[in-house]
Amino acid sequence: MTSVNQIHIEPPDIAVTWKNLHLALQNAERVLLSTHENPDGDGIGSQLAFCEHLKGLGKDCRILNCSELPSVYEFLDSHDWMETYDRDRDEAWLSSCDIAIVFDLGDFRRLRTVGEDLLSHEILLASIDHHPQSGFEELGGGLPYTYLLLDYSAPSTGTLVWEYFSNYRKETLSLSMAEALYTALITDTGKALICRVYSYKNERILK
Ligand SMILES: [Mn+2]
Repeated sequence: MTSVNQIHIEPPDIAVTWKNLHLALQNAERVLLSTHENPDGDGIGSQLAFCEHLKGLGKDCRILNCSELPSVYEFLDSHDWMETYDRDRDEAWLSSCDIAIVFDLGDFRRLRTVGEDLLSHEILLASIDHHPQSGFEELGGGLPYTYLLLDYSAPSTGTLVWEYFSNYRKETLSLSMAEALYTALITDTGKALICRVYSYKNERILK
């Protein structure tokens, strides 16, 4: 990831923002999920867990990434939910979304055509992330997110997704959701060995 033009953002009150995003999702029917190009286990695991959650609520939810799913993560995608964005095929669907959630992104430009089309159709945007933010200047200025779930102290984006489920999901996590979130955590923490602060929560995800 490029490190130029990073802007320091003081994250807004994340608890309040989660509550507001939760309300928006309750009212949404069509939801797009995306992550950065050359996606890793954190972005992919977060997407798959969130997709299963939203589909369980009856939402029309798709995962559309600008890059193909790396073969090493195919084992997580048992439902074939991971799709590579094709503008000719998918732009009409994208344009009718109520909201899009981007995971683990850092630099907005790393959404490529997905990001360009989300902006051109003025889709409501949420970002769940633990990375410094960059890549907005070329796209017209300030932060494009209505909901910025940004926590620099989180060891992974998957951990933030897990926090959301802990507070707002009525059912316990399914095995596939736990597997996806655990993959997210492992990806960003060197197999969780360097993760002390979250060890307790790590154990909770394992359960
Ligand atoms: Mn990450």
